[in-house]
Amino acid sequence: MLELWELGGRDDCRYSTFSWRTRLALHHKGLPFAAHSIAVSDKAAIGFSGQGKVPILKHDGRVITDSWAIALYLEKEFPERPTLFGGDVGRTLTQVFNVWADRELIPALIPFLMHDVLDCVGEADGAHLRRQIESAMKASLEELYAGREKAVLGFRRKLQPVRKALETNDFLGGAAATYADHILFGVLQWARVVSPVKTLEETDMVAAWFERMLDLYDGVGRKERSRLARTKEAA
Ligand SMILES: N[C@@H](CCC(=O)N[C@@H](CS)C(=O)NCC(=O)O)C(=O)O
Repeated sequence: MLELWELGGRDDCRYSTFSWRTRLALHHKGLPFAAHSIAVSDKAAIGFSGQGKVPILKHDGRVITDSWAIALYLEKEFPERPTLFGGDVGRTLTQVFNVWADRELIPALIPFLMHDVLDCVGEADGAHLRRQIESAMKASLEELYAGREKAVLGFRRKLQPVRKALETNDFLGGAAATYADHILFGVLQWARVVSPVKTLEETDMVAAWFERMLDLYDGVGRKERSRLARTKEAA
């Protein structure tokens, strides 16, 4: 029995970038799981994990936190299922990619995503996220948002090495997706779920890759409604 804890916003939208990594990893391994959504400000709901962040995975009474630790756990615990890394070399290189995504890609999107996310969560969650980001970035969300056009261009530039790999591969894992794809998917899915801003140009090969990723595992990514789709439905 596997259980996943992730963040849920208004309309129960699943907007946690790190949890999307874990979600896809579970689908990749073909493991059924129960998903629980929590409010980001409701730390009591995940008190059992001894820390305050998601994703959290529970498996046979064991609690694993941190998306990278969860990926390692799944690969070790379910070696007979499709691989997340393709072996030791792939695991180490995927770790480099994981750290790069955390330190380069996610901070590049924060200037506009954290502002847009306020419209996707309740008041208490919005206040929590505002406090957290403003103290980390030493700027107000509005000041950060004012730099969004530059931020989008900077984000697109950072993806140049990914484009190079996608020139000759359908996925970062080669012919099929692996955990590196799940990591990048999590970043772009976060943007898709919370923001109306076009993070990628339509002609970008990363956009074409993202469409392929949205279709994987019975379209689990696409089934999550985008911010644009939710806004249209509400109008
Ligand atoms: N290094 C952690 C980061 C997890 C993380 O920051 N999760 C965010 C959601 S995407 C979170 O739970 N934030 C809650 C908070 O900071 O209060 C991982 O890879 O799982």
